Amino acid sequence: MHKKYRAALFDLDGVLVDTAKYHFLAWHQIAESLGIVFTEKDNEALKGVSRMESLDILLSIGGLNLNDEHKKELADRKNQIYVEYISKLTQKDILPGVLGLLENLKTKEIKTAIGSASKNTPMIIEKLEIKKYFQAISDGNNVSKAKPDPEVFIKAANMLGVETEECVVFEDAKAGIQAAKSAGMYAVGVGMEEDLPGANRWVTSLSELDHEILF
Ligand code: B16
Ligand code: MG
Repeated sequence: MHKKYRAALFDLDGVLVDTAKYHFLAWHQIAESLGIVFTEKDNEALKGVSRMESLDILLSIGGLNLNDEHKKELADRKNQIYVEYISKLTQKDILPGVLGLLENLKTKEIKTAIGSASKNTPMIIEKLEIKKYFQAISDGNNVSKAKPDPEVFIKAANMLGVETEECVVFEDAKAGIQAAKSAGMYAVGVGMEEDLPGANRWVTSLSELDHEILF
């Protein structure tokens, strides 16, 4: 029999909601203003990565080297565009299988937390009306080291009062899987096995997950 876990930690973008398309549209506008060609394929490298690191990746694609003041201005502008998009999110944008899993975890009294790189986490979960399902939120506002560093998930486990080995992490980004594994947690990759090396198991959507195996 599989080990049963006491806590579930959820990445936000790409696991609970598909905000990657809005990140892409916002970065695309910034890229255009700089004369950089930025494709959806390029955008894959930005998933799970912090805002400033994402900008650095974008600038390296364009071969640009800008000063910190200019970079801050671009990151702020990108965020304004992104916030405009996510202000329209509703419960309908929650990804398939998420609400069923959260309800099941609540019934089983499994602890739940968010572990996201996004500083916009509070706004997104409010728009999706899912705040009530989580006992802790560890996000870009309280974490200093970005994924693949395990800090975001270790903080989430501490907030929940559980050991790291008692946690399952749901992640859609390579850096997030690395973070979960470095934290000593069980990692479920939401996506394709070839894109998410090192996970313990993979599902293409949470609607495919057999909850009973883990909780
Ligand atoms: P923000 P996650 C991440 O969210 C996104 O995947 C990544 O593309 C984004 O750059 C990062 O949040 C920071 O987001 O600009 O809103 O602070 O996947 O860790 O939930
Ligand atoms: Mg993600």
